[in-house]
Amino acid sequence: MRIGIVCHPTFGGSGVMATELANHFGRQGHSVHVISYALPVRLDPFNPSVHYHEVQMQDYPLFLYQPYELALSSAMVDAVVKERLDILHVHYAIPHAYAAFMARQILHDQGIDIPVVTTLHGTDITLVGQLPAYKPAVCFSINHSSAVTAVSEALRQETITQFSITRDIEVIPNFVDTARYRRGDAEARARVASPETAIVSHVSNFRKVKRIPDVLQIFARIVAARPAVLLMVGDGPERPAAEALARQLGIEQHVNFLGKTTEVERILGISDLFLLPSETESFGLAALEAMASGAPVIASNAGGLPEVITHGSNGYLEPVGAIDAMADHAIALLNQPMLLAEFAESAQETATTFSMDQIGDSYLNVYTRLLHG
Ligand code: GMT
Repeated sequence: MRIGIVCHPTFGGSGVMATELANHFGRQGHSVHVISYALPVRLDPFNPSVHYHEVQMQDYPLFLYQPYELALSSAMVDAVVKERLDILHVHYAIPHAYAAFMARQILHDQGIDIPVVTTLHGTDITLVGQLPAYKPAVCFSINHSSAVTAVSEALRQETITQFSITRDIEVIPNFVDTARYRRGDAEARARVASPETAIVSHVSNFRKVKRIPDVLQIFARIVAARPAVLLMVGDGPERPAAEALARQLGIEQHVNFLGKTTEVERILGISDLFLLPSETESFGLAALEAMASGAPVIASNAGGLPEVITHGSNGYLEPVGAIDAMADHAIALLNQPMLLAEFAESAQETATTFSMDQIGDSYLNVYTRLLHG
């Protein structure tokens, strides 16, 4: 199949998911064309079936804001025509589903009918998509996609509740490559902490919705109770405030802000516990990657997280903001190595149910259905 994939190129989960899907389809021999404004971080440069098309932005002084959607629609039209694409799959509704609708109209005028699959990821529905400036356009472009998928049942429900949706939305969850995300070796761990020091980690784009202060407050309670280090992976607007809070809590010597490192797999592979106390999380790809790496997750009982984490089995779920309860679970788990090992095993077992092959096939089934009825 000749597949066009449109995504944000950044560290966010939707871009990561889209890029891994592109790599996966490329390995299967499909011709994959990824369209974005910058090279997605995880795109495989060594797979000849995976191609990158950069959206050509022009700077014109008349515009205070350069019209990205226009350039993106043109890039989609160009790729569909030149690469004879069969299908366009856009990840994150804003602005991709809207730009894809326009591209489809332009192509229709040229005698080309191409189906568009829109995958909803999270804040495109729960936060940004709710803004009055975007909401009507988001609703319109969801209703006018050829097929729509959501990464969790919670997100599907939220979409139906918040928008006037006139079509089916299929749930296809996120996936993890369990060959890459796995337990690290003792040697790698020893470089970061002594055996009795717990390694706690958090990975995100450091936005408000991730409740970074809660991560630090939970960790402050952990480190007051036992030796521990906190590895904070990623970057974003909340990072300066987080560094200040770590100093204010007096835990800065136990917290390592690692920024946008490309070593996420290795960090998760040596983590004993992962914290994700988000305000909302449509799925929690970072949690799934941690679980595949053998790190149980302590998270908020919000959005799609309960579809990934089972309370008391591979992690713990508590109401948003319940930092004391989250810290108590963390301390209890870290202080009982046998129980921690059981949780870690269960987390890895759960991760195998979100396999790349299976989820990749689910998307291919959607494509096939659209192309061949
Ligand atoms: O909504 C975001 O934070 C952006 C998006 C992204 O690009 O990182 O994250 C969402 O999509 C991920 C991949 O499907 C999900 O795993 C995240 O849970 C979801 N984030 C939120 O819902 C906050």
